[in-house]
Amino acid sequence: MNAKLIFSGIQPTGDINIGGYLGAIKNWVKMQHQTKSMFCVVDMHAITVWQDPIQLKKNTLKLIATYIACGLDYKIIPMYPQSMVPEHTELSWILGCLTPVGWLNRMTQFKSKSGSEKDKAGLGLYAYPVLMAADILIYKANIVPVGEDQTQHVELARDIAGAFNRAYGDYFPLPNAVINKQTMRIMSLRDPLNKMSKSDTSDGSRINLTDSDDLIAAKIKKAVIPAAGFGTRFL
Ligand code: ATP
Ligand code: LTN
Repeated sequence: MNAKLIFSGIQPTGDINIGGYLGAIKNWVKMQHQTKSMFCVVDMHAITVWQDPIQLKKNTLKLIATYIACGLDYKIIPMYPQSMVPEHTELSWILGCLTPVGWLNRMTQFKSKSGSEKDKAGLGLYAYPVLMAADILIYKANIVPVGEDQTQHVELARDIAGAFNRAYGDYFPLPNAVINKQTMRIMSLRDPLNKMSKSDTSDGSRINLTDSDDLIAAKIKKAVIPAAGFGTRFL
């Protein structure tokens, strides 16, 4: 039986907002002293859509600073950029050789991020969930605290681990997503049908952790109010 290990990561695609904080980081901080944990800044995932190289480097360092500012204990928790550990991408290739294309075709994040012209999307964006499976499995992590939008990817990581185990013998533990039901999907202030996201072009759609009180009040005053009955979908 494997010991418990928590693994999760965030893309350095911009400043953290209350979506990423309440959906992910707050849970990490709560769990860090109960179970062995490690948290990554997944810069290789970030480049699945275009990033300015200088900004990417700054965002990567800033995200590690944000992890610490939010309460992750740097004395006990490994926090590092994904690109510093080449084994993530090496395992991703091996797992990709075992992953049926049909499984990837079901991924809703690829459908939304690739937009209307699917044939022009990069292979990296399509293979993104295989790299995520490698991130988790390389450490034999079995607990993956994420927001609701990432549960499909964690389930795929579980399926990929199962496919590997069937092919080569029992090697990887099957990972489980851990979500906080109350905060698993914080919605955009401008479009209540979509989740708040740090790469949304409208800064008014989100509340960043570094926003002033006045700016937060102004953003909330301008927020689009969801139609009556909205929200029952997630109960
Ligand atoms: P991007 O806009 O670059 O796709 P993002 O803002 O959607 O980024 P991620 O880096 O993809 O954020 O997610 C970091 C973690 O925070 C993930 O576990 C994700 O599920 C969670 N998360 C992100 N946004 C939200 C949200 N609005 N509500 C709840 N959890 C969220
Ligand atoms: N795909 C996730 C980020 C991510 C991740 C991971 C999360 C990459 N690798 C491994 C948990 C475990 C996202 O877009 N938020």
